[in-house]
Amino acid sequence: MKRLTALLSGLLPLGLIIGLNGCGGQEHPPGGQLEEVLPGPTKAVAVLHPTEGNDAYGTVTFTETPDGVEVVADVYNLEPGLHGFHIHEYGDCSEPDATSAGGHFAPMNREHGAPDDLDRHVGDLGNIMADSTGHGHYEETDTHLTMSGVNSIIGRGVIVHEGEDDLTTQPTGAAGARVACGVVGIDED
Ligand SMILES: [Cu+2]
Ligand SMILES: [Zn+2]
Repeated sequence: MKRLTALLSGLLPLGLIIGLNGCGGQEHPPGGQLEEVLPGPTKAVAVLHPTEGNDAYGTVTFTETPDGVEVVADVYNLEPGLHGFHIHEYGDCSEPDATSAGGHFAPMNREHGAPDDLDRHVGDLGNIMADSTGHGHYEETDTHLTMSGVNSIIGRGVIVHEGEDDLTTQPTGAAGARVACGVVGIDED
């Protein structure tokens, strides 16, 4: 306990110095203003790799536009048909089935929904449609995703599912197993 007290008293002046120098004695601007001053990245990319026992792979790009974030995905080696397509909470594809990516990215604790629902997880991008060759192309501008702030997708996971997202079932859309996983990283503008 003596040691802890000594440690704390040693740290105290340091904290005081940081506190005084931090903002030149001025108030911090509110979060929103700070985000305006320090803009986030304008382009991001996720490279999707197949999970164990699957062959699906692809690339997703995210580009900041005046209307929202434009999402363009090309995924290959899918079964023809609809596949749930989401941003998940963690940028962790380390588990063979990609469950390490966690649930849908939902910082506001809303319900699972369709991309055009007001009440939806931030990560709810709906479905990607694969053609008869197994190629799925997705191209939408999304108003929920952002590149900075609490809804920022940077460092989050991107998952393509085996089945269709029914856009209704809570909290996953019942889209089944994860066939491809990637991590959203900052890309060159
Ligand atoms: Cu998902
Ligand atoms: Zn969801």
